[in-house]
Amino acid sequence: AAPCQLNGLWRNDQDSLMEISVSRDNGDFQGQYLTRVTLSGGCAQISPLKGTQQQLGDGGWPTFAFTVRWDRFSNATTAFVGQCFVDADGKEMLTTTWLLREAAESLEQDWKTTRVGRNIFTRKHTTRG
Ligand code: B9F
Repeated sequence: AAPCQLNGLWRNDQDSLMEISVSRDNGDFQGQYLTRVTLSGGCAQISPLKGTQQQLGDGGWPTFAFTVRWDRFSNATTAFVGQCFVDADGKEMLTTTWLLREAAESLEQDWKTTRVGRNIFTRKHTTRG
């Protein structure tokens, strides 16, 4: 199987953009996340992303996890887990499941703080050809 690299620019099914740089030998990565959808009604803003991926030999399709802190919106955080795949045409895809945690005003409201969902990311090429 073709190797799957997390580095670079990705777009998901909700038109969010993220840029990932795998900077460390140990599989840790960082980047930036731009969500188009927000429930606050605010403008989309860039939020910091941090994660780690499994280390596999060449040809591996690593699992990974990353967090996005919605600093510009509020005290809320999303954690994504997923895996990198390459299809028969060589198209890369990240399949993820996320948990979005919003801050509760009180412990009594803790039960309703967490949303769950899925996102699929495909590579966004900045140039063609
Ligand atoms: O809308 C979220 C938010 C946080 C505090 C006020 C608004 C921030 C953006 C979350 C984006 C999610 C989706 N985008 C994407 O690419 S992360 C998972 C989805 N995938 C409303 C009140 C508290 C939390 C939500 Fe808020």
